[in-house]
Amino acid sequence: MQAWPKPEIPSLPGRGSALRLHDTGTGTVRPTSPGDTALMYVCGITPYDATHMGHAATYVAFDLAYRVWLDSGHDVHYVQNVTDVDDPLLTRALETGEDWTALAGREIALFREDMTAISVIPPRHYIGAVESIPLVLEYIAKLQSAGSVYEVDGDLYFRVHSDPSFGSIAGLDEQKMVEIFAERGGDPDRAGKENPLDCLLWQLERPGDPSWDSPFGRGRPGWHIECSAIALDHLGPTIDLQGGGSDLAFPHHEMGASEAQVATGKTPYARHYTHAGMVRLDGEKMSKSRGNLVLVSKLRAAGVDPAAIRLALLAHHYRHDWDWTDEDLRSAEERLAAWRAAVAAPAAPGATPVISAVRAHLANDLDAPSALATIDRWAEQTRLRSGASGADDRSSGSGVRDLVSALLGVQL
Ligand code: 5CA
Ligand code: ZN
Repeated sequence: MQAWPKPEIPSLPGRGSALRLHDTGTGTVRPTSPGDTALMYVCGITPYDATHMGHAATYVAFDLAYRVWLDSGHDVHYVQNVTDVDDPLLTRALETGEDWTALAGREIALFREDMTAISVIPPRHYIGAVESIPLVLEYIAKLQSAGSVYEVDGDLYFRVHSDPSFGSIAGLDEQKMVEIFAERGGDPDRAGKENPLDCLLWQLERPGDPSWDSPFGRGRPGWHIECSAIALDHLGPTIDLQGGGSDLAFPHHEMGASEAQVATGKTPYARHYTHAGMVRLDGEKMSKSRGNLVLVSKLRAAGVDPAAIRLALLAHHYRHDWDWTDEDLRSAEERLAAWRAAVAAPAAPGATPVISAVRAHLANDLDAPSALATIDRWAEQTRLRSGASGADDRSSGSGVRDLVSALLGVQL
């Protein structure tokens, strides 16, 4: 599947610090330790509605990790999926009478436009679930060889407890896992399952649903195996970072990791599991299923500068849950104007300390709010100096412009 165009990323003088990142499994902020190339997989959209602020915040968070790695001398191999066949997409298509492939195609195209507008670096491989079906079948066969698969009325299930480390990412007790599994697409109560938490790998064809031929009968893949198969195929058995919103920690990342670990015999599948907080609207998680959405595309159509949208997201630490309000956008627009005026000013304080401070903040678990505060102070000092003669560093405006573009992805 085609991704989207890459934004320009200026290179900065010197080199940034090594990235430290929160890991859900250990509950700590720990150093990342990639090789020359950092391997990152971030779960992509289920394309049945347009990109909202929650999606955008999550993709901008991992975009920061990408930028910090680049700035500290690593290349990044980034892979993202598109869940272009799954229950919510098929249900929406059925409700509206639209062909499910047309719905997915339209929403994927809009997502690409939104990601381009807010300067998110594209994945090197952008892979759909449908195009990955042969790959998924290969991984199901591997799990079968490992003795971790059984059948319920023709559907195939993965024995999650065949992975001894199952449960170690989200750290929930069994009862809580069952409860959340039921809320997030799982089927703990299905009769015939060996364990309520076992998850679907392959679902036999149902009337009206799309299906594909397979050695296990015509059907379609389960959700978690889609991401593990895509990640393992492109990135290998051990990746540096598995990312997504906090609603994916359980069951999706827990179950996907166990599938990967059983298929490859290598643990851990990811050195870091990192999760972005949930963006809410009026106290409720912003979600396509609830319909309480503020859409990137709507704001863009209303003439909002995408750089202001990105700044509004960066004003919140990626791990926090927060409520989107109009005030977020208004203050981002003000900040953008102040920064643009400052980089264009003839006399500004030197860029070097600003670059060091922003690098340090972002390397410390992507602390974007502190990075923004650093640039606010620089912009304010610049404003106070305007009118004074004798610029001490005429290049510092362009130095900060490059910094903001390279590390924060905001074009001034
Ligand atoms: N296709 C699956 C992942 S394989 C999926 O969860 N798709 S999604 O469209 O529902 O979400 C895409 C990404 O946005 C996920 O990482 C999800 O955790 C994140 N996300 C969804 N809603 C919010 C929200 N309100 N705030 C922050 N992130 C969110
Ligand atoms: Zn996923």
